[in-house]
Amino acid sequence: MSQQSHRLLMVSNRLPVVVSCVEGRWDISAGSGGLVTALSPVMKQNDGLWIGWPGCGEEAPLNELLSRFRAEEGYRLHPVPLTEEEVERYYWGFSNETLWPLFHDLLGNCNFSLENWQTYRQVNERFARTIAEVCKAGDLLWVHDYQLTLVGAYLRKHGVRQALGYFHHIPFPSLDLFRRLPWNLELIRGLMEYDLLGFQTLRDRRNFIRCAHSLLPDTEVIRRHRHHTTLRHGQRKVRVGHFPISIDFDEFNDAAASKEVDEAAWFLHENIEGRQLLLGVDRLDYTKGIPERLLAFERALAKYPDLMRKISLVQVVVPSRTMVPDYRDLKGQIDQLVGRINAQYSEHGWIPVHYVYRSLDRVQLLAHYRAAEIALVTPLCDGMNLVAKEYCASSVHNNGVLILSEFAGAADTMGENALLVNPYDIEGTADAIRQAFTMPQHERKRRMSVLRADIRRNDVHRWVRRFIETLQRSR
Ligand code: ADQ
Repeated sequence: MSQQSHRLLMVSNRLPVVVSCVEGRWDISAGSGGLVTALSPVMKQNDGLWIGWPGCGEEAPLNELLSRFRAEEGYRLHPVPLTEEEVERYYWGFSNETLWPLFHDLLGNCNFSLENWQTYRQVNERFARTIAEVCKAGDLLWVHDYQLTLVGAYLRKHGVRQALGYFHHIPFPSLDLFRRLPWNLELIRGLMEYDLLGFQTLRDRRNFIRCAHSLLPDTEVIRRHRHHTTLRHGQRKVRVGHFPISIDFDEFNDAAASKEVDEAAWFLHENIEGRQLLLGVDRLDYTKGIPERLLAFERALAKYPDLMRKISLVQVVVPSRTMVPDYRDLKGQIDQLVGRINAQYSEHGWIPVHYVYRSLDRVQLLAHYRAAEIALVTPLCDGMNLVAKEYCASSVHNNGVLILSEFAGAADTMGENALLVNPYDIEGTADAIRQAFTMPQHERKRRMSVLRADIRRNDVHRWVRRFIETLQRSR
C-alpha cells in the first residue's frame, strides 16, 4: 500500500482476537482469518485502531489483555462491550435471523422482530458513539459488514465528517427481496451516509444501486466507472463499487507445498488408495448447500455405478451458530443424509461419505485441500466463498478440479475454469461430479493453472489496497 498519513480505523462486529481462559490464565491471540492477515500490516503501518465487540464477558481483564495485544501485534484495539441481551437480539437475532437469510435469498428463514431491530439500531448507535469518541480529523474509517449498516448514519449524527467506507461481505439482494424488510428505508438511507460502499460482485453493486434509486427518490447516478458508480444523494456523493475479496495466495501456496502438509496429505490418501477424494469444507450454514450436495453425491452413485468404490466424499463441517434453531435442524438433516448414503452404499473397505463435524487446524485444512482431487463448493448463495480460492491456491500440482456453484460470488471470476453448477439441480451436479472424475490430466492442469494465476494476481493485499485508495479518493 502507498504510504499515506491518515490513521486507519477498522470497525467490525468482532475484534480480530480470541480471548481465552485456561486454568485461570487469561490469554489473547490474533484471529487467524485471511482478512486479519491482510489487514495487520496495513494497520501497523498506519497507526491503526480496530474497534469491535471483544466477544468475552466482564470477568476478563480486558485492559491488560488489549495492552498485551498492542505490544505484540503493533496496533491498538478498542472494545465495544455488549450485554448478553444485546448479543442475543442484535447479533443472533437481527443480524443472523433477519439480514443473513434475507440477503441470501432465503426469505423463508427470516424472522422479522421489531424488538431485535430496535436493539440492532441501539448497538449500531453505541458503535458510532464509541468511534466518535476516539476518532480524529483525517482518520480513514472502514466499517465491515451487515451487522453494522447503520454505523455511518449515526456517525454523521455525532458530527463525524471523516471519510467513511463500508464493505459488505455477503450478497446484496434484489429490490423485490429487499423491499420485504419492514425497515428497508432506514437501512438504505443509513448505507447512503458512507462515502464508499464496497460489494463483492457487479451483481451486488447493481442490486444496491437499483434499491437506492427506487427507494430514495433524491438519488441519481452521476458517473459510471468500470469499478465504481458515483451516486448523488441530496447534497452528497456516494461511490458504490465492487471489490471481490481474495486470500493471501502466497501464504496458502507456500504452506501447502511444505513437508508437513505433504505428509499429512499423503496420510489422508493412503487410507483411501486408488480413489479420488471429493472435498466439501463449510461452516454449518443453510446457505452453503450441504444437504443438496449430499443428494447430488448420492445421485451420482446411483446414476453412475462405475463411481462405486472409486470416489469418496470428505465433508468437513465447522460448528457455527448452533444457538439458532435453523442451524440445529440443518445439523440433524446432514446427519440423517450421511447415515442414509453410507447405510445404502458402504462396502467392506469403502465408505462413501467421511463426515467430520469440527474445525480443522491449519495443517489439516491444507492437507485436505491438497489430498482432494475434486472440490465441491456448492453454496445456494454466497458473497464470495473463500474456500474455492483456498482450494486452488493449495493445489500446488495443478491437478485439482473445482466444482463451483453459479450462485457464489467466486463464480464471477472463476466460473470459466471451474465446472459451474446450479446447486438446486441435483441431476446436473451429479453429472458434474462424474465429469470431474473423468477429466483428463491435461485439462485439469490447464484449468487449474489459469485459476491459480488469477488468484495470485488478485490477492487479498491488492483488495485492501484498492479499497483504501478508492476511499481516500472518495472524500
Ligand atoms: P463465510 O460465510 O464465513 O464468510 P467463506 O468465505 O467460505 O465463508 O470463509 C470460510 C472460512 O472458514 C474459510 O477461510 C475456510 O478456510 C474456513 N473454514 C471453513 N471450514 C473450515 C474447517 N472445517 N476447518 C477450518 N477452517 C474452516 C463471509 C461470506 C463469504 C465471504 C467471506 C469473506 O459469507 O461469502 O467470502 O465472508 O468476505
